[in-house]
Amino acid sequence: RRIDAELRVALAEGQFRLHYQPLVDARTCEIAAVEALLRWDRPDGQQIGPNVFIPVAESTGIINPIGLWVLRRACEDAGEWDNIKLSVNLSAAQLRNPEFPVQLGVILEETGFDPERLELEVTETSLVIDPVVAGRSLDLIRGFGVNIALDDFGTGYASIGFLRQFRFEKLKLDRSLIVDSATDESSRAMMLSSISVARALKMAVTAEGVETEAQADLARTAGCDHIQGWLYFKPMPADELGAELTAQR
Ligand code: G
Ligand code: G
Ligand code: NA
Ligand code: MN
Repeated sequence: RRIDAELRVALAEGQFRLHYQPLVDARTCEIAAVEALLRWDRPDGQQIGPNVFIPVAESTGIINPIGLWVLRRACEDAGEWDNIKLSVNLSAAQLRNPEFPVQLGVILEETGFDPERLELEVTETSLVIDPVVAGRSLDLIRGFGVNIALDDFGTGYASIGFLRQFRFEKLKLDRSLIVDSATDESSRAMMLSSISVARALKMAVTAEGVETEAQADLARTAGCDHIQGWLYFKPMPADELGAELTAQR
């Protein structure tokens, strides 16, 4: 398909960029981590969001080399940012790729990035396709000292069995759960019970997509460790993030 050919050219010709969105400590509001988010600037000036091109890249398999590019670039950039953790999204195809853990190991070695500062975000849907293979990949990845976060919790199955089975180091509560919790009693109940299960399983919790002080207060009071959202920071280029970190010191 045409967009697949364009993605190959984009990777070869350096049309991809990374933005970084900070996660702040819920108590101090200082930047504790950043999530790398992929951007594609086409030569015609058009910007296409990852929501559009990642599913295509997944279906053709080109997500594998693109995902490796993302990891390498993010580890290079974040190597300059002391004490800040780095989160990178992992797609289902990458999780299923038996070569991925070895390729990750090579990138960690070549960039010298501390694996303990790296976290990979996976979704429930990417695990259900083939839980055995995915589980094996996660074990190998953890062998490097890399943490695993479960992303977008509350949009899919929101399965407690999954949390117990895969023992993620972090749970990321989806924006929809946070937004609805402000007005809807059942959403709030789900958010609170998710946090309490996460606590019991020794998982850290991040509230995603926080846009208002009321949502931030709710997340803080409910016991979230980190808050991510436009209220604090939008995704930004690496140099802007570097300036934010310098200003924070
Ligand atoms: O940054 P934005 O909100 O537009 O991202 C939209 C979606 O694309 C989100 O679900 C996000 O997780 C996903 N995404 C962004 N960057 C990457 C990436 O590098 N790899 C993968 N697999 N998904 C990404
Ligand atoms: O699926 P994932 O959680 O990785 O998606 C992250 C996406 O959410 C990014 O594309 C980012 O741009 C977007 N995002 C981050 N913070 C906010 C926010 O406060 N509000 C909204 N609407 N989107 C956000
Ligand atoms: Na994510
Ligand atoms: Mn998410």
